[in-house]
Amino acid sequence: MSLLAKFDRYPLTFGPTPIEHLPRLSAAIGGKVQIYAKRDDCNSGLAMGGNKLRKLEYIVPDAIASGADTLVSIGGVQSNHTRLVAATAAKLGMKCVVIQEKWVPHYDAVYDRVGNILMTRLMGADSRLVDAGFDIGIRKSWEDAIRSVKDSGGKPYPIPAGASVHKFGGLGYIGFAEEVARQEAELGIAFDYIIVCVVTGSTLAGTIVGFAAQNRAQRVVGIDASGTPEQTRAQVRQIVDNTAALVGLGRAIRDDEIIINPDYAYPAYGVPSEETNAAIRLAARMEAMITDPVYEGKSMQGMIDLARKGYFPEGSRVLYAHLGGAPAINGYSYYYKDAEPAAGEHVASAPLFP
Ligand code: 5PA
Repeated sequence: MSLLAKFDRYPLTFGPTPIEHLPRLSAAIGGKVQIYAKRDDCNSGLAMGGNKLRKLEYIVPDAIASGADTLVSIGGVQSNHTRLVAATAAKLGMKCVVIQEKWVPHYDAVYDRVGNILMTRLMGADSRLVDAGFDIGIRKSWEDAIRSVKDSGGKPYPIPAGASVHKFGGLGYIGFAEEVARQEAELGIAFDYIIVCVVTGSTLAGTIVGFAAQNRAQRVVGIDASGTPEQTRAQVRQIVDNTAALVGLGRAIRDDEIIINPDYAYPAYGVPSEETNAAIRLAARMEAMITDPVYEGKSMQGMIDLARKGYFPEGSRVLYAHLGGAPAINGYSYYYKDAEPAAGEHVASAPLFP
């Protein structure tokens, strides 16, 4: 029985997301493990979708029941989360206020005009730029925004960064874990590892609780993209505990069931390293799968590096959770203006200049 049976869900997604085998990427990184992707980046028709919609499906019933007329949330300038809160508000016919803080020390002439923030504005959200640095915790700017909605006679519904420390924030990714188990039965295969990018924590926390119910949470490998792994780990721990209690998991999650690898977040949140960009190019050139420099490029880099280092035993099937985020690449165009291949990228393809 599903751990989620007793919770209301407001559909924002198409339904179960496809699992795709990535044979060219698998071969390009050595061929010893088989890589698959679960395409949560293609999960909805709402503003290009992504992981936040799975979480919001379990939050919207509470927002509606509260009688709120305005969703209020927070993220960085190129936040995927605020884009999808804006999308949800538009779909529900609610208003939306989003705080966009200067979380990323990245300078591109159009950073605050393209990609996520462009769509956020298009969907009618009141997007407020605030000059404060990266922090996944509760922010004064967000509390001020909630108050400003009240002051102008509205009824706000607060959604914290990444919908993570919301009481229902961990539920959506329990659904992901249950969906994977059903798809494994249909496909007649089992995945040995699941790779999940982590920043504000509820995606990984929900995934851990969901796989803990299948006794394989230790095979969920979180790849930190926050650059503040201690704070992220503490937040994941808290969400895991709250969510496990909420769904009645019936046991505590052990510390060794929470795996967060901090090695790939450098040089900073929102700033890709050369290795991140090489991973983004490799996934794009091998599989036409687009990952972004803030989140999925870093978990892609981590997965590739761990595979090359032999972290996954030979013959393993590795499931990469693709959580969305591609719109942000528009804010990083300068990195990719030259099409130079990184070393080793063209292993399986024809010469560029025959
Ligand atoms: C984000 C988050 P969590 O925040 O649940 O740990 O998820 C990490 C993550 N992949 C992974 C993508 C594409 C994401 O957008 N994004 C945040 C945002 O504001 O967009 C919450 C930080």
